[in-house]
Amino acid sequence: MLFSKSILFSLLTSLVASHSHKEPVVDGPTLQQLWGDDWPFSGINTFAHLPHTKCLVDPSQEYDIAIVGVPFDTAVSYRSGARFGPRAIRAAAQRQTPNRAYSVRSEINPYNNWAKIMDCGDIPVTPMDNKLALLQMTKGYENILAHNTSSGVWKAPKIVSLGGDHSIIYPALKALNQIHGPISLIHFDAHLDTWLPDKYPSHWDSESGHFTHGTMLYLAYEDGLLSKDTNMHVGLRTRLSDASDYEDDDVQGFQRIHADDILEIGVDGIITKILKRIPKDQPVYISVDIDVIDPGLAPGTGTPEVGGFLTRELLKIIHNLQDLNVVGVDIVEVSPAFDHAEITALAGAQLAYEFITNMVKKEANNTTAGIPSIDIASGFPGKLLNQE
Ligand SMILES: [Mn+2]
Repeated sequence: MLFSKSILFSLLTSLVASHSHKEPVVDGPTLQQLWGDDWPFSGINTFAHLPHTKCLVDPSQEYDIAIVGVPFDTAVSYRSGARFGPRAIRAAAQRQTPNRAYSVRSEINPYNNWAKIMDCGDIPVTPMDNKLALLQMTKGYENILAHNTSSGVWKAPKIVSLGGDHSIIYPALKALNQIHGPISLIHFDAHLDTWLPDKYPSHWDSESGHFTHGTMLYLAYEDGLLSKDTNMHVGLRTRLSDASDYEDDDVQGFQRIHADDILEIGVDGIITKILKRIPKDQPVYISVDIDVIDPGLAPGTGTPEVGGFLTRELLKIIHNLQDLNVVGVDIVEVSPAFDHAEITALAGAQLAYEFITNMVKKEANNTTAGIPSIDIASGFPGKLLNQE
């Protein structure tokens, strides 16, 4: 006989126990302790292994920061493919785990601090009809922002969008404007994106064709979504239609920092210029078109332009914007079909981490909201440290 009676008995009782969802051993490890801790390479790809819910179908969910994918790429002028950006960035974010996310730069672990951070999944946007897509994205953002915050620290959740082509900023600004009023924009990009729709060379015109990833900032300006004269481009190096493109850009209230400027004034000079222009209490949106980084370090994008920033330089600039009143951010134009070894998606994932760290750090000393992130997808509660 292979099993003794007592071994068979204990096997049966443990089976019964598991069927009735009781802990198998008193004083032993909990199931959470046994199985709750994912490796970076195990588990479903939520951003940084953070908890996931389809926020759009469950208005009762509360969170302080919403990570939301917007897989839309049918408003581009060159290579499409950024609809696969959110899944690529989430995959590249797997090495970020909530129990090992301490930032040496900011001296906090943003995932185990006071803020509840939720991966809200994607806004399912049609690739067939851009007019409908714009409506879907606008409603999607409105709904994401309508959730209660967990902590009450902010009047509305902050959003971290994973694009998608750059046009997704327009519905995001529409939704944010309803809560915050006119918003200052810090726009990291090789391109202007304030182009008037008729600057695209075509005899054929249509209203829905005005909504593109190069004209959406003009549309936002026309709608009065942006604040006057406190907007910035950072990292420009694109060819223009002609010099009048910059005159149009001036009218829309943008100051321009070119990629070349980093050679003249350095990273610190760029930070100083941004902080000088953007009032501290003003609601700010920060948008990163991944093509602001040099294509050598971010090849996976739709409209690459040589001669851009190093990823390290961009991260340093972003880190120093932590005192601003940032109400939302995006990382757009990550297009994994053109990527190599996840270089671009990794940059996108790290940028999202830096933005989230800034948001949490800004309030870390001002809130008594405590540490609600105990229900993170991985990590032993016993391992959580107060790392403020
Ligand atoms: Mn862009």
